[in-house]
Amino acid sequence: MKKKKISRYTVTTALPYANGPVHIGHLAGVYIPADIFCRYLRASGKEVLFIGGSDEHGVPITLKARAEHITPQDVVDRYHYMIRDSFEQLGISFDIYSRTTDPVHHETASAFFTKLHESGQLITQTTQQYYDEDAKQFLADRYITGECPICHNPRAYGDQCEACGSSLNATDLIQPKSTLSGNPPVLKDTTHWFLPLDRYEHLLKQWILEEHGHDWKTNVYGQCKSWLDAGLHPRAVTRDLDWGVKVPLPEAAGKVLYVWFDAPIGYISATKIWAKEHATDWEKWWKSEDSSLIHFIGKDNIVFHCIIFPAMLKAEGSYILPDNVPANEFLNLEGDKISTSRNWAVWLHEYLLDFKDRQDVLRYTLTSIAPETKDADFTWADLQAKNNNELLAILGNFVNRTIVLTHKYFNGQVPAHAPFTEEDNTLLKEIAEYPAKIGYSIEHYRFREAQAEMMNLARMGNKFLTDREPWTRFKEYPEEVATILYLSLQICASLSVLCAPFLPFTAKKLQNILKIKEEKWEKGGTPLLSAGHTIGAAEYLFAKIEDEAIAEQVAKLQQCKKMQVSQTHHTQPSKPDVSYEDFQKMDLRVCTILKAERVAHTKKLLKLNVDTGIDHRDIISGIAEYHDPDTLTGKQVLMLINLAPKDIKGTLSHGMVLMVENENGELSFLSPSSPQPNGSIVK
Ligand code: B3M
Ligand code: ZN
Repeated sequence: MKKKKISRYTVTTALPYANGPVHIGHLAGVYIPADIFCRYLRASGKEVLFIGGSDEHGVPITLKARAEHITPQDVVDRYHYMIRDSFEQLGISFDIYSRTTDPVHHETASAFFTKLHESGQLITQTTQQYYDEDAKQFLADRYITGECPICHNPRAYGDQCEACGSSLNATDLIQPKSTLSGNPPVLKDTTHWFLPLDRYEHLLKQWILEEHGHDWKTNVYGQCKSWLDAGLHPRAVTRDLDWGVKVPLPEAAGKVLYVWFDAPIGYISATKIWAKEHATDWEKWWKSEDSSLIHFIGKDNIVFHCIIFPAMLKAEGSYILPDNVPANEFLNLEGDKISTSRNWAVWLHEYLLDFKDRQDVLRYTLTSIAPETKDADFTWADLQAKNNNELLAILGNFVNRTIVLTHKYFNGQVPAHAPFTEEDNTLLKEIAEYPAKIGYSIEHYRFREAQAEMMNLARMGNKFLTDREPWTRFKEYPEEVATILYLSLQICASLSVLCAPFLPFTAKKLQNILKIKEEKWEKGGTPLLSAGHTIGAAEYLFAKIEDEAIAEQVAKLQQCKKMQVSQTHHTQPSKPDVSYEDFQKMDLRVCTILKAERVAHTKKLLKLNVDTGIDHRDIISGIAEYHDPDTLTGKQVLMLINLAPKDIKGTLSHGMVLMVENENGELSFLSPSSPQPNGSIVK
């Protein structure tokens, strides 16, 4: 394939859902590689637009809002700013970090849909979908629970069962229930708009399989190929939901664009917002053949970016397709899959608080283990080792030795070198090769390799100093020492250019120490300091990370593990231990309910008259929502009879009926497995 002429780069990063903070998995997979790529391109003098933003639509956000009794807008406001700020603090150099609730986005996504609709690129299909007659709305899969047909877990969701991992259709569930009303939903006809992907199958096959077999990553290419081989089918681009971009058609009341339809259009609307702020044109970034569109994503988003979004762009007709989609695999944490719901993650905002001014340590560690070709594992011990044994021991140590020696022997001035020996010239030649070497790896999305090359330059500097031992030679051969330090200082300066995409904070520090300004990438291979230039005082680039700091983080994770074990069983973590004496203070008995009636003007309360075997007494119990009083007479239950009496709604309630509460808050009685005399002791 002939190489295309590239005048500018449009670089996008997956828009994180604004229903939780960002964690190290997101960073290693998407944001850090994209940032390295963009910083490198800018340093190389290329025109780049680096786009990010929050994905603020979709069902999970509405579920979170319901659970917290707040609006979806409240949810996304909370996380959008948090995510945006933490990215900024980590030095992710977005030109714009936008959001999909922005009115410009709604207009853009809406107009995109209209264009497809009006040009006949969409089809409609009527299907049956579950509907909640009380809540008067169609139910997204996540709003339906029921028994899993495969493993019989009673709490499977309409899209998947978390107990056995099967993906399900809502209609597969046994005894489905709406989570809105708790009632069984009914099937009802609903019409949706579909993008007929099959119409683009040929084009996509040609484009991906024939044109990109050689330059896309094998993991990306492989996923695309298996989708294409299986054959493409129409995909719904609308949903019955009230949170999202409204479908701009009169007959589509109560429907919004499917979140995966509007989210990638978010890249385009972000470009429009940025262009407006900079009084410039947005279209060239998306519509000029000499623009190179690159999507940085995680592997779970491959089909959306390589098949569905390109089909949308083609259907619209005026857009370019991505040149590359360098998707990464997943990052695990201490041997386990990262999980937001189980809180098994290292959260960026927490890292930034716990490790102040150590952004580059995280960036470096995550790049060095980036899951580029297969899943990778982050451990805290590794972060400590990377900091102490690499950043500090190699890069920091080399720079520090060079600066200290320059002050000691040459008063902080770059010395004039003696005529170069052959060995010196070889060294200079090697330095000169680094920008191209590192650049090549970056351009091929091999960021681990690129960063390792950069560290090799620091290693080379360290070895050079160690081999040449300027400290033993100064008295006898000051001119030779001048050359050694001249060359070491040039390596420091080169490093300040070449480490910048990976370690932007360190690069800045190093430039301050050397008193030089930011330089273009190619300059990173040439001497940047002239003799006589005065450098600043020595300053440590990295500080040691002590065992305690790591132990603290590991302990924090272990705490999560304990919580997780209980959560997977839908139980609370256990309370502190009590003594047997404490337990014995409770007088637990078998009792029989003699009479049950509702307490007037309350929804939840029943007044029970019970036979405790000792006396007949009244008890007020909050079970009216779950139990009809007429069904309770004669029922044997377990009771705590020595709970201190209390006046509740005018009745002296003495004791408590023991109930089991499930995760939906429903209460059921505990009864002896065979009838027992009233007053029998429970122990
Ligand atoms: N928010 C999914 C994700 O975070 C989604 C990406 C959208 S990119 C247009 O995995
Ligand atoms: Zn199951």
